[in-house]
Amino acid sequence: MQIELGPLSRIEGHLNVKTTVIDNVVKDAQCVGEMFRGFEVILRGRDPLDAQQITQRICGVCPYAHAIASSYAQEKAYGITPPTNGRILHNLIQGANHLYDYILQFYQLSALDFIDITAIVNYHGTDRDLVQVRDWVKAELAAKNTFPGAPFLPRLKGQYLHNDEINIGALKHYIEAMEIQQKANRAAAIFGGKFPHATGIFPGGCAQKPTIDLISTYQALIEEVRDFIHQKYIPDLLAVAHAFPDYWHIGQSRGGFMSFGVLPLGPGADSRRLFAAGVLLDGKVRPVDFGLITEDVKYARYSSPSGLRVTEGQLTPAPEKNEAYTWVKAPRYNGQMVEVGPAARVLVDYKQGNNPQVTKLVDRFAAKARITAKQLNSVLGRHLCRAISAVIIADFLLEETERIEPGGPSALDLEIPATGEGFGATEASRGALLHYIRLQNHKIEKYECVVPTTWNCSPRDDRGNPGAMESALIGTKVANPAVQIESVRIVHSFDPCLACAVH
Ligand code: NFE
Repeated sequence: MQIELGPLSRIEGHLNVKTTVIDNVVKDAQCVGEMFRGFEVILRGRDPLDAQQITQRICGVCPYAHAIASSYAQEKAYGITPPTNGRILHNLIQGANHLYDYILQFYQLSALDFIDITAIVNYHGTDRDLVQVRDWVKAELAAKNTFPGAPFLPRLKGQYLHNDEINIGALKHYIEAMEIQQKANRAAAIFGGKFPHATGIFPGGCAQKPTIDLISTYQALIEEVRDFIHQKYIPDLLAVAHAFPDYWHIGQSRGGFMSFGVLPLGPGADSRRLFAAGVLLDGKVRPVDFGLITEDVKYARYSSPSGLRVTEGQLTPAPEKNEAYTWVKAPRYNGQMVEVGPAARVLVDYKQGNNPQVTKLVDRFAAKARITAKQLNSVLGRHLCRAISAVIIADFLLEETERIEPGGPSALDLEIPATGEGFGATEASRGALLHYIRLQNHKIEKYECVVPTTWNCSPRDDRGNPGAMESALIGTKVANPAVQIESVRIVHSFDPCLACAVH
């Protein structure tokens, strides 16, 4: 039986997932990106300083990661290193965006796969928000509406959490989470400018000069976000994990893991990072070599050659191409499929023992859940690794504010050379993000982006091997093939962003 799960709700952009189910097991899965965008074509011939602005338009969720990757690539191409304040402000902006994104991903995009929204009909308290949600859900249930755009309903048929107190508490936090996300965005906007597309981030630093007032406003906002992470987000996630332990074993991808590392601790994008970079293949972590990244297009709707390196990337759309089933390319590392994202970031760091806080939190949560680090490759593992990232990044941002030199320079004067090239790599919330720029006559000759969801929602490569999410779906046991709540939970655990994936 072939089933289309899409277009899937609670993700960014348009993802369709096609599964073939035989005897209640997913035998095959295809991830389908349903649109073409072409940012790499738009960038050709432009002023290089347009790049960190234009690439932010790839996405309204992770724009800062694109601005940062673009700035790092340009810094390489121009041969410059931002002053300490510039680097710290980049970190403060990008880190706040990560916090916003993890909270959004858990509450708005995933929690209602597990938390039972219908428990709200048993709510008899006086909280205004909850009363409103209760009355709305009651009316929807009574009308038997199937409201495609609604945030809460319809929900898929399946097992949900049974405890009314936890369900209703999590719904309250669902609502609070939106205010907290706003606070994280306000913190980033202090130095970056208005969310989602910041004007303040550029190669060589940041437009805003840090004053004591601005720094303390930033600190106060991040402290509130940090409190929410510890007091609401982590307990709600652990309640879900406790109720659904099977999901430590569901949704394993069948390749390696890659992280580019995030939040540099010293001058220049190449310095050590809060989370370390690396490729984890066959149990060993090795340094990342961008020269080994290629993109296959046998099953993607492009007629440009397959298997090109990032520096050679091409993009010729071929909507009618035979065999192709998606607009998403298939990136590979040395020919191998890797998963990127929170589990990759945490595993790559944990395996290297780079950050004692990562090691401590993984060990603590693993002991609590009676799992090993291996099970971070799972639905719950991805969710837990986001929460671990959030805890560590929130602490780091507050420490980082102490290192700012108030009133000191935060940017460099720029001179664009006639020629030059550079890679810029960082971790967007969804994983490893790479930008590449090459200049000719002071203009952009080539611009390439290899984006987290492109890795995770990749189609088959030229040898027929599936992408990370496809591989995580194949083999999954589903109770009800027509509904497949198990598959939907797997898809949501990757937090796909199709706008980014096709870019
Ligand atoms: Ni559009 Fe993005 C992806 C993230 S790319 S959300 O994939 O995180 O930087």
